[in-house]
This record gives sequence, structure tokens and C-alpha cells, in this order.
Amino acid sequence: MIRLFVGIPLPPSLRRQLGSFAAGIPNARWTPEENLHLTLRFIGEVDETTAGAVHDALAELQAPAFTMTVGGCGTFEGGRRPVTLWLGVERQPALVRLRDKVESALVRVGLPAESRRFQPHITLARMKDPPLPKLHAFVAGHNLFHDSVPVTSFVLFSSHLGRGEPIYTAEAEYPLTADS
Ligand code: 2AM
Repeated sequence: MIRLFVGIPLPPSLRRQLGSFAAGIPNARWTPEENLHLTLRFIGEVDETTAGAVHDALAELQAPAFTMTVGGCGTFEGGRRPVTLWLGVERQPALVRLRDKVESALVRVGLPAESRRFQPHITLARMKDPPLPKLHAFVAGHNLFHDSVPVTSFVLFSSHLGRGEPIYTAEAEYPLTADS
């Protein structure tokens, strides 16, 4: 079995910059710089045959390259407490269309449809009971950050869960067609 997700890697310069944000919130587990990415579709554990079918389906997908805009901070709540700190990604049509094409390809392969709404984001940290004034200060201090990222491919990642942070490996990269 292999744990998979489809994502968009970030350029090293942006990862370095986001990595430098990782301070100021006690009880935060910051995403290691090398793991920072946008998830297009989480797949989960599949067998090798399904993984091969997923790869074949993604390799056939055609979609145009685009420029992704990132910026703005926010949190997802769990049990009414903030548990995920994220950097926002604009919900622009080219990104949503790419995500929809990935979703259709995976459903054709036989995976169950994703029921959760697509909320594009880059997870900066996971938190357990963070002090709210510190969290709010972080958001206020980083909310104006924004950047543009050329997206010329997407990636099938495997995720290996061990004792520490997950290890993400790019199993295959799929080029997008040249911007028109
Ligand atoms: P997150 O960053 O918002 O938690 C690899 O685990 C990626 O898949 C993460 O970026 C994670 O998003 C995303 N993901 C989506 N659904 C998931 C799930 N049920 N379990 C683990 N990761 C999930």
C-alpha cells in the first residue's frame, strides 16, 4: 500500500521565505520548508495496481499552465479551536479547473469522489491550543504577504508517515501545456 496525494510544489525561494515565518506561536508544529505545497487532491492509502492506474490517468490529463497567487493567512478550526494555520491560495478558475480535472480522472479510476469543498491553501503549521493573542499577532503580521507562482506542472506525491514529520516524495510530475 502507498499513501498518495496530488499537489503543486512551491519554488524553493518561496519555500525559504515561508520557512522564515516559522516562529512566534507556542504549541505550533511548523511544516518543514521542504514539505510546503498546495494539495490538489488527497488520495490516501491505495494498492500498487490502483497507484499505477492513478498515474496513467494523471499522465493523460491536459490542462494549461497558469500563475497562482498566494497570500493572506487564516486558520481551520477543529472543535472550535484553531488547529491549522495556512497561507491562502487564490481560488482562480485555472486552478479550480485543474483540480476538477484531477478529481474526474481519479473518479474514473474508481476512487470515491471527494466530498469536501476545495479550499486551496498551504499549511504553514498545525497547532494544539495556541495562545490566541500570539496567533492573532502572527496573522496580523503576515496577512499582507503575497506572491505569484508560475505553475507549469503538478505532482503525484507519496507520503511516508513515521515518527516525525511525513516524508513526501515526488513519484511523478505531469507538465501542464504552455500558457496561451
Ligand atoms: P492539509 O495540509 O490541509 O492537512 C498530505 O497529507 C496533504 O494532503 C496535506 O497537505 C493535507 O492537507 C492533505 N490532506 C487532505 N485530506 C487529508 C486527510 N484526510 N489526511 C491527511 N492529509 C490530508
